[in-house]
Amino acid sequence: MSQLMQAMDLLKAVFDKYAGKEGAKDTLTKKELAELLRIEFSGSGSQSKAEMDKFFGMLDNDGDGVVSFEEYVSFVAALTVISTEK
Ligand SMILES: [Ca+2]
Repeated sequence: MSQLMQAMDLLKAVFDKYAGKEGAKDTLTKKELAELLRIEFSGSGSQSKAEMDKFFGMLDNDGDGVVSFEEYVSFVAALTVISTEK
């Protein structure tokens, strides 16, 4: 398996772990996203509700109130670009 495929598998595994907690299993609710951020990005500290709402709105591109895998992947890609920029 290529490194890229391994990375995608890992991204999907993290997504599935949180997306399966409540509601539809293939989308993240605001609560699930908050938990993912808190646990997987523990360095970023705790977000206020207003910050979380703003962040969720950024991820939810189509505005349907949940974050799909596609929306999550484009977020992770954007985050990777930002964090590797010199
Ligand atoms: Ca959405």
